[in-house]
Amino acid sequence: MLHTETRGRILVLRLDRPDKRNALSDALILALGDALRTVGPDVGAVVIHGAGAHFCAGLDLSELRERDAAEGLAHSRMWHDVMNAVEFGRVPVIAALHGAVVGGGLELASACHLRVADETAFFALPEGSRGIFVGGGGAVRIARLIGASRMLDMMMTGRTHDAAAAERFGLVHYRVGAGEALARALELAERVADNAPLTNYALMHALPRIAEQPADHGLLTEALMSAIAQSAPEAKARLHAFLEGRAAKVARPAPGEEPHDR
Ligand code: 1HE
Repeated sequence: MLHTETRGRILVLRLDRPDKRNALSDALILALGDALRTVGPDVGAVVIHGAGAHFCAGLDLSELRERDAAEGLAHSRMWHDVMNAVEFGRVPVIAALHGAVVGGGLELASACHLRVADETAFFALPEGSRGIFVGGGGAVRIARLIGASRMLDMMMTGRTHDAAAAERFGLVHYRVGAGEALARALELAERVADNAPLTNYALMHALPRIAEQPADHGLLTEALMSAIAQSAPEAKARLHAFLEGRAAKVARPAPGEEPHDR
């Protein structure tokens, strides 16, 4: 159901119900939450991907039974807890996307810190046509990523977007050839795991909150976070390494890079 594998410093989580297109049953969602809350100290980044031809078909509709309002509220809040464990855990989480990334699958992808999609990926929010609403944090996270207006169109009209469109409007950070999303996500995960832990912490925990603060509060939070990050021994060691010519310089993008692969 959830396959976990550690590759060096990277924890790889695979949604592993290909017969059901990796639909998110309660058991699978809870397993995902457990895996993320218990990330070990040697893990520097997490990659999430899906088995078979699709990343994830969203909520397991076979479990959607008659719920009263209180049960529906509790179910959505359970998803929120898990999605918060993805977004606000200890290490960055990278989604490797292919095939269907729909409904709750898109909510899960939107809780991750980086999204890599291959050419086969397509994105939809079929909740509208099922007579329901998003409940896994999508109204906040997907709307924040692509705008409430575009999200409304997807839900109201059932519009599906391909990987090129998703890249164009910033839903995914990287677009790669078919079958290459996992490899690229792992490569990115290695780079991310090389960052100072406090930098990753600031990016995961401070940056999204600063973005929601009034500018004046945000600037103060930024200054506090910046002062804390600078004071870490790791930051000092990295600055010395640069000043002594021992650290990599910033480089121009390589000229041979695929045009769509930025
Ligand atoms: C499922 C689910 C599912 C497939 N729950 N069983 N999500 C949706 O509305 C999307 C529904 N799924 C689809 O539109 C398609 O299945 C896919 C485009 C994802 C894939 O198509 P395909 O042709 O590869 O597979 P399939 O033949 O449709 O499905 C294979 C099996 O998976 C089939 O079961 P089988 O027993 O007949 O083999 C399907 O019933 C099963 N399956 N998707 C349960 N989602 C926190 S709120 C979040 C709210 C939502 O996410 S709502 C959106 C739900």
